[in-house]
Amino acid sequence: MVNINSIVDFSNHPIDDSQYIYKCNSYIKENSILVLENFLLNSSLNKILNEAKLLEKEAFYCQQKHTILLKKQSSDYDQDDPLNILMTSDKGCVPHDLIEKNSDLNILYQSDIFKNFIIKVLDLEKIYPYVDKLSSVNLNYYQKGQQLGWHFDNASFAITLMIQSAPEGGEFEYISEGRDSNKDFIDKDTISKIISGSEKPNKLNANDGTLILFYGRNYLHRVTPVESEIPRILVTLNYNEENNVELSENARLTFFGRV
Ligand SMILES: O=C(O)CCC(=O)C(=O)O
Ligand SMILES: [Fe+2]
Repeated sequence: MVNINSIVDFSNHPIDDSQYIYKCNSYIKENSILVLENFLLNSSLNKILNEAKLLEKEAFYCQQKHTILLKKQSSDYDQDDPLNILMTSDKGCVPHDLIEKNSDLNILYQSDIFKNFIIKVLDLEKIYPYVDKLSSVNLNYYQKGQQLGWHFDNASFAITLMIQSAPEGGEFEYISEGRDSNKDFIDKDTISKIISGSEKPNKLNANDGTLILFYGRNYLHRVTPVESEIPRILVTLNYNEENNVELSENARLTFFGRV
């Protein structure tokens, strides 16, 4: 039986060690993002990459136009208001029910050691999977020309695992400011400069096997268009702070093509 010791590289990332957890917690509080390179053991990364390649033909591709708050454009605002400018996002997605039960991805997602690490690092009380069969663990494929436009997430935190970075393009760009959703604050000035390109965001080029934790609700981010024939493949590990949450039927139809 596979366990988390044959998935996570504990020599680099002792995620059950309270000092390591404390260090990661301090780091993300300071920097808004935590990037753990070589989080996966090579053997596990290769297994997951093979699975991802086998499942690629099942991916559902969608394209959307959305504002940075993931809404539709509104006639109540100017079209060039930074909150009303339309962004394009397109990618393919394989939902959770197509991922093997005994996949390393499922073992990691369900592991108490991993969940405890996430809870402590992100200062949460508890975390729960989605109750629907599609949304908890997703494989995302960005083919040549595909991208995620600038946005703030609906979820307060995001957990991603890079499985295959794109040789060209497909870069994660972000700023560590822009919004405080608890205080209903949004910094349109900074956002305008980033969207227009007059100010440069931070860039992250994650190696394969990297785990990233990110407060996506408060920090503007995007994935630039992939420029290579080799797709960018990334896993999202999606938890909720409340029990019994399901992704809306509308969102499931949009991202997975079914409910
Ligand atoms: O693909 C990524 O690196 C980020 C994904 C993301 O921002 C999202 O799914 O909301
Ligand atoms: Fe996001």
